[in-house]
Amino acid sequence: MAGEKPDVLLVGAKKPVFMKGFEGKVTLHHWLDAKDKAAFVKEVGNKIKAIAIAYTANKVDGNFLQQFPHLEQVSSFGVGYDHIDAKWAGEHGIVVTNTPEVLNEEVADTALGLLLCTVRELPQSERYLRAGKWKDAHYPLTKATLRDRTVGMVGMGRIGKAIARRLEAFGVPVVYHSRNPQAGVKYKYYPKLIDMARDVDTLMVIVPGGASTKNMINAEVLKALGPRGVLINMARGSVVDEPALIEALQKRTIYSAGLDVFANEPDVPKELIGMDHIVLFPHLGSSTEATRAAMDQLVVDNILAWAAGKPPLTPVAETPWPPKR
Ligand code: NAP
Ligand code: 8YV
Repeated sequence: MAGEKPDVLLVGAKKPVFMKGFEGKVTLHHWLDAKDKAAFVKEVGNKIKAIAIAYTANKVDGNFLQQFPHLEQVSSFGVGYDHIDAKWAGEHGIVVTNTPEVLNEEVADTALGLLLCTVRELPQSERYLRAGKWKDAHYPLTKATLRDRTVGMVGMGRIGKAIARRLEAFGVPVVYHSRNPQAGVKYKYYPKLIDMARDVDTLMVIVPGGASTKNMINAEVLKALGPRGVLINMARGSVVDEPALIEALQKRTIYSAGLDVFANEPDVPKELIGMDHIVLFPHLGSSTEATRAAMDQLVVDNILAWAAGKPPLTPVAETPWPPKR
């Protein structure tokens, strides 16, 4: 491989960091430019050795990957990779890489922003001012405050830890649930999510998407969270049973929610759009120019490492490096 100029398929936007990073180093083919996909695969499918994925919205399953029989690597944008069938890739000797770490602090900032917006109704009060209502009366005092809350973290990985650090600085007690206790983490650990939901009034969800977490925030968990309950979802829409959440919000069996992600984004259920007591962000956890550029660069660097015959920089758990025999 070293010395060759390998053929790489770009699925998604021609981002400037990609175009600059790949220039002169690989032969780039563009999936989105191909009007006749079957003809495109027939023409270049056999040549493609690596795929770069531009967004987590670009779904990549086994049916897609099997069109490229000499594929060795899929370099995906985003730390979450539930849009890729990594198990299928692993079974077929294909390494999948993602973009962890470089976005931790940005996403944690957004999580705290969403929590504050939700508890203190900051977007609502801004809308109130813009509507000229301040002249008539002060914005009502908020019933909720962060001052008397305990945050139950659902997920205590790279981003979860960065969020927990911020909460500590805010003087907010933190506990957590994940499948295994995290080494070196001092917060109280709950092996069962339902027990934690019963004990806290605020859930901060930051686990991966996919089958193992699908609908883990269900009606039972929301009921356990209770009428003071605030749910913040920074993870994936699939982690929350959306109809159950809508019902809990409509019936006020929980207090509020702050959502950065949705089950079928960018389509957001009209019931959620219609509720003024919750806060909705358009999946912007990592969305600053600097952090997105760092993520894009890691997509490029993973491909260039592979192209130079070096180990992948950030392989995912399903496709470890060196491969398990
Ligand atoms: P990470 O370091 O892999 O941490 C994942 C955490 O979730 C770990 O504590 C893990 O612990 C726990 N977990 C995994 N599966 C679980 C399960 N079935 N039940 C309970 N806990 C489980 O990942 P990260 O870098 O922090 O990223 C987390 C996720 O955040 C990403 O995968 C992505 O979906 C989401 N994200 C969203 C945005 C955004 O813009 N909103 C941005 C970045 C990331 P155990 O393995 O012990 O269970
Ligand atoms: C992505 C994310 O930027 O990294 C992830 O897993 O969710 C975000 O940082 C977002 O999915 C846009 O594709």
